[in-house]
Amino acid sequence: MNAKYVLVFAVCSHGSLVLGHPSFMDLIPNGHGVPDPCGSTNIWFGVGHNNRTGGGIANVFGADFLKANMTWSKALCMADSDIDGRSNGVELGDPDCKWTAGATPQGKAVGHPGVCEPMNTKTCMAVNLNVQCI
Ligand SMILES: *[C@@H]1O[C@H](CO)[C@@H](O)[C@H](O)[C@H]1NC(C)=O
Ligand SMILES: *[C@@H]1O[C@H](CO)[C@@H](O)[C@H](O)[C@H]1NC(C)=O
Ligand SMILES: [Ca+2]
Repeated sequence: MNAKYVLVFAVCSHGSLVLGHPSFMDLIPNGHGVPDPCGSTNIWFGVGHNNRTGGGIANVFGADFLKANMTWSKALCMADSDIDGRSNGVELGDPDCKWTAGATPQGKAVGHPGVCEPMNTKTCMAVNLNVQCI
């Protein structure tokens, strides 16, 4: 078990974090416009969660977001939390990591930073163990 998963479980057991809350969505680019990686046309409101609506435990991006003190830092932007080959910034429409809270992002979100895509590959299935497609 690597450190990332230990942190997710630690966050879960404290149960006090609601990363799907609107104020958290304002702290990342396109926080209100992340597409559902499961294939529906819905928006994934809980970007830092395995649950689309924001309940349940933090996903790999949510864990990194907490480690970055809930700040869209250059490091968080350049990281690839879900190890699918696209940085968090690329997935959220801030490929050059220039976005600051309140600004208009460079582009639209093209992927989910906390859900490895495409979801049906072997590597991604391991990362996405707790992701709930509902
Ligand atoms: C996902 O979120 C919804 C809405 O908040 C909630 O009803 C549901 O129980 C959650 N599922 C889990 C597994 O947390
Ligand atoms: C987060 O905040 C803590 C406490 O202020 C600090 O020690 C830590 O270095 C910060 N981490 C990052 C990634 O900025
Ligand atoms: Ca990624």
